[in-house]
This record gives sequence, structure tokens and C-alpha cells, in this order.
Amino acid sequence: MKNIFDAPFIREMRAVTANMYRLGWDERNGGNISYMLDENEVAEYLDLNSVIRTIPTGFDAKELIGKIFIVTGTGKYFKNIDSDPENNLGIIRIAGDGTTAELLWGYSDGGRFTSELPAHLMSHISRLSVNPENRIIMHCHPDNTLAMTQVHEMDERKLTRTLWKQMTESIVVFPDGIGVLPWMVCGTNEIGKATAEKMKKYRLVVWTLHGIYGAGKDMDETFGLIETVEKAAIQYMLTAHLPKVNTITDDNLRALAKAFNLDYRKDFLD
Ligand code: 2HA
Ligand code: ZN
Repeated sequence: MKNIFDAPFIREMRAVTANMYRLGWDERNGGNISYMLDENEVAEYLDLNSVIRTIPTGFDAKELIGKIFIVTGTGKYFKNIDSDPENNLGIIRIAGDGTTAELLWGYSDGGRFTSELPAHLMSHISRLSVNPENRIIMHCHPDNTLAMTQVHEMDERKLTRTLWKQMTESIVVFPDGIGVLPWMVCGTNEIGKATAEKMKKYRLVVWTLHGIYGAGKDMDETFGLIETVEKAAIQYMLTAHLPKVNTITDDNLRALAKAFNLDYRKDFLD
């Protein structure tokens, strides 16, 4: 059996969470990540017949029975994951009843997965239904994206258009646009269902006055989506109070879509 601390998925979780913490996206226990792992790869590091304990999830994820995820722990700080992954992360498998998580590794102080597990697992189900390659759901609280939810209309078309017009790369990176949820209580099955419903159409969902969710096939794609939204939101927050002299037009966006052969939300342009 190989040493789990050498596993690429542990290295990736440590690196990305440290990076997100340093960017200020994950204060205190803010943010969470779930990453669906390949069973054969995990079997190189863990005995898959050895379950440390079982933890009820509080909802039915029968579409994910047998699937294995590495998930950040509830109440744990991204700041601390790199130095103590075994306490702050856990590897869980969805048991045959669909409502129980089998702990295979981690949460070593007796902890459990993020309170946002419903939003994560339901979003995995949604994204896998449109893209079987999807592996990651990432949630965080980037400053400028969050600030925008205080001052910009939280309408999917309007928010996406504003962000597309902040910089040329926006429509290239997220041509499918951004889903929006109104303010809701977090950590519940209700916000989980609402997020997952949006995830059928979008890889990005903004939670008003809370943060953002991103989905992707790997860490780079998922992180890159959120990073690009945040970059555009920085542009907006730096300039929204100033007179606009130069702006990307709808025709410019159509030209980009043509040049990059983008499958974009055409109904989001005038
Ligand atoms: O895990 O970010 O949304 C802490 C949060 C809850
Ligand atoms: Zn949050």
C-alpha cells in the first residue's frame, strides 16, 4: 500500500486550499471543496474494505452510491489543511443506502464533512448529468464577487453581462454564464437543491451575500472559473463609481464568441 500523503489528490487539496486561503477567499472556516476520486486510484493508498465509521448525510444521494470523495471538514480552516490534512480533510464513500457516508480516512479528531455537503453532492449529481467528466465542486467567499452581490442587481442575465463586459477573457472562460441564488440560509438541503438546479445549466452559481460555487473536471478548471469571475468582479468594483469611457459591446462579445467558437448564452446578449 502506498503512503496516502504522497497521493496526488491529497497534494492537490493541500495546494489549492492554501492558495485560496492566501487569496483571502476562505476566512476562518469559510469555503469547502468536494472532489470525486477514482476508486482504483484510492485503492492504491487505502483498504477500501476498512470503514473507520459511518456518518449520516441527512439526504438521499442514490445516484452517487459507491462513489468516493475527498471533502473538507466542517468547522475546519483552509489555513490549516496544508499542515494537517488528516484532521481537516476526509475521504468518504456513499454507502448502499444512499444516505450514509462511510469514512475511509481523515477527520481524525472525530469530525465530519462540511455542512454544505448537500449542496456539494446534489451539485455533483447535476453536473455529472450534463458532463460525466465533472469531478470537483468548490465553494468560497471571494471579496469582490461578494461585494458585487451587495451593489449589483442579482439577475443571471444582468450579472453575467456585466462580468462579460469587464474584460475580454470573461466570455471565453465562462460562456455558459453565471447562475444566481437569492439570499438563503446556508448548510440546508433547500439551498443544496436550489444550487443543484442551477448547476444543470451553469458551472458557476453565486449565492447572494455569501459567496460562489464552481464546478469542473479538475482543480485548474474549477479554480480558474472562480478566479476569472473574481478578476472581472475586481474590475467592476474598481470602476463602477467612475464614468465609463471604454466598454466591451455586445458586438465585441459576438466577435469573441465567433473567434473562439464559443457555445455561449446567446440570450444574454441584446
Ligand atoms: O463551510 O462557507 O457556506 C463554511 C461555509 C458555509
Ligand atoms: Zn460559505
